[in-house]
Amino acid sequence: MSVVGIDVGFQNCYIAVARSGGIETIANEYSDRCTPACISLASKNRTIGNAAKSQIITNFKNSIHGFKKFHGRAFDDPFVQGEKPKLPYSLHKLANGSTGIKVRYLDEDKVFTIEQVTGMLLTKLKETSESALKKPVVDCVISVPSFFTDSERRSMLDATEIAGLNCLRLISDTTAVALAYGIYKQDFPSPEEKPRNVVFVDIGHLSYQVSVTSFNKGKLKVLATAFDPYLGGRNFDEVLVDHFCEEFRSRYRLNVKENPRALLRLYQECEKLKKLMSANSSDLPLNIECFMNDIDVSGKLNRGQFEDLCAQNLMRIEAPLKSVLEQSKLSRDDIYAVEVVGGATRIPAIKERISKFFCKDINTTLNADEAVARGCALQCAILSPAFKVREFSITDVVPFPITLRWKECEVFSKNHAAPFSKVITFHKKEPFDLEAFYNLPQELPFPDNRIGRFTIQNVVPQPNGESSKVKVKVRVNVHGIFSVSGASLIEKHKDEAEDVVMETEPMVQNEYSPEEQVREWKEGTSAEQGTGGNKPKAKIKSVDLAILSSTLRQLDREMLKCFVELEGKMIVQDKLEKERNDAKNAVEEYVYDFRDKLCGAYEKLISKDDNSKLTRILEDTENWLYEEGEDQGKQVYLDKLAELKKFGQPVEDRHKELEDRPRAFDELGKKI
Ligand code: ATP
Ligand code: K
Ligand code: MG
Repeated sequence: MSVVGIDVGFQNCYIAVARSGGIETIANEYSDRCTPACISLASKNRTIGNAAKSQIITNFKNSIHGFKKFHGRAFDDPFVQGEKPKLPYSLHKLANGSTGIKVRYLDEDKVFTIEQVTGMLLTKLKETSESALKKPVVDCVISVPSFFTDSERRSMLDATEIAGLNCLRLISDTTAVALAYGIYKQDFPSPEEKPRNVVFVDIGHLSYQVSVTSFNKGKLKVLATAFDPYLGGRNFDEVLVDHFCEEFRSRYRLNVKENPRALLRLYQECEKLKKLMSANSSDLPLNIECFMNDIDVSGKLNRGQFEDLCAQNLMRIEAPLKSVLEQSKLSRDDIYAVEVVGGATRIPAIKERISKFFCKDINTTLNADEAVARGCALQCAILSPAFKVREFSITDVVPFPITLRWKECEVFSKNHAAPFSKVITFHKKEPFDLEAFYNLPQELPFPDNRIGRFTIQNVVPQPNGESSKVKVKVRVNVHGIFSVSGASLIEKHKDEAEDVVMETEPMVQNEYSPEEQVREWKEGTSAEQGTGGNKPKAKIKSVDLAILSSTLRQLDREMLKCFVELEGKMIVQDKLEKERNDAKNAVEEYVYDFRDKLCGAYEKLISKDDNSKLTRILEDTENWLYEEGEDQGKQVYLDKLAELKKFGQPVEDRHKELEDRPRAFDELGKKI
């Protein structure tokens, strides 16, 4: 099995893998360890990652980026509607109300679901991992923001399925970082001692996440998480863009915001400027040639001015920090260290704010870009039976309290340990519904607080007409997703029980793969019957009940199958297009290479006449490549190359013969 961890960022993705030497972040075909979350669609193929990023401006309507936050969201979602006017590509309302992305692909208008789009990105990341590991990659662990709700997480899992990946766990960004921080440390307090509390901060391109995590030897426990889902490097780029748009309006009378291409260029230049300002406090220039209407524009800014412009953003740094301390009831003195990761934490003013809040220096011991991916790979290694890693237990939290509607009972409180299962006992005579929802909508970074409706089917009364005892298992699973994961009807009625009894059953997540956890639940049930019933086991028969789940924005299974197939077809299409291009390039290369040689090494081998005849053939081929031969099938290029070689090969052979001759004499000489 493969051990792969993937950090799917809003802007940047990283992959870490486990090899015999340990965990390693790997590079893609551009020798870049960062793969941009970017997909560009065209009339013959799609490009993904670095190659797509370079097309953002030239093919702006069909280059998709900044899409991670559309997962699980309705088209009418306020966030989606807020983003829509800022995007160079079009969004589209799908039949089920979800957000789709409309592009031109294979010379047709196509709408892709967000799961398909992320599926494309994951296909690329899968291929990159496969070429590094030189074997097929299926199993992996993928990171998501800690504040992702059920429908966002489910949507992400569907995307992994489309890409042919088996995600063993969706892990929170900050939890992955905590694992990368803790697993190799030898000096943590022993289990019975007071734990060591560390704050982790991750500020990426879109989001800002904080967690406080306690460590003892061999384990970590997340105590609390907090976030600002819409504060990241992007907000700082926006401030710069707005500033220069205003400046260019007054200085050059340009309306940049009306020109998508110019606006995209300005974003790219402002991001560069922002990065430069992290290392430099003096005046820095911004120059863009031929920006709009053939006008070259220029401007300058220094860090002090930038910080003034960003005052509003910087003010938002404190709230999540305060929140994790309050939630975990810790004071600043209880915090052993503050570790920061994520590209935007390189902004000096952000670091200062965090440091000032905790009254201590912040640590940057982790690799700011790669820590999340490394943590994911470590989690994957822990879950993999094929890999030996240090024993390490990871307990995450339920970020938002979850309530079941039958008595408005909160089944998972905020910061409850996760993954976790609970058994709830009901007394019922007929099938019944349980509706799950997040009960604090005001703190949910998502406009819909529904999780889903779960119907417990086939419930019947006892033979004597009384209610049956029904045990329902609810859980927040390894992915942080709520589900009603099992239900059974106990055929022997126990009289004096109350209407509803909640029993809790903590799980030791670290030792089980997801499959094994299911087994654990079944074993748990029988054990519980033995002790709880206080009667001989044989008398109590438990019958499994079917559960009908309908969760918010769940992608239809048939549809998902269809998307898996479609992705497969697109992979084939890309491969064929690549082969076609390679065949065309081979013809072009042969022409150039041969022409060079005709004026060089081959010149003396052939007559003037032959030389000019060959030169003419090469010239004709070159012209053909620009005209009729511009866009032909692979076989046409293969044939063309074969035809050229018919003329070229004899010359090449003669050259080789002459080259080899003196060498042959040498060899002969040695033998004698
Ligand atoms: P998210 O975590 O929100 O999904 P992400 O993981 O893709 O996003 P990162 O790769 O952690 O984001 O960070 C990217 C952001 O960091 C960008 O806004 C980028 O401009 C910014 N950034 C990177 N280097 C620097 C730097 N030296 N100075 C300032 N900002 C930087
Ligand atoms: K990232
Ligand atoms: Mg990130």
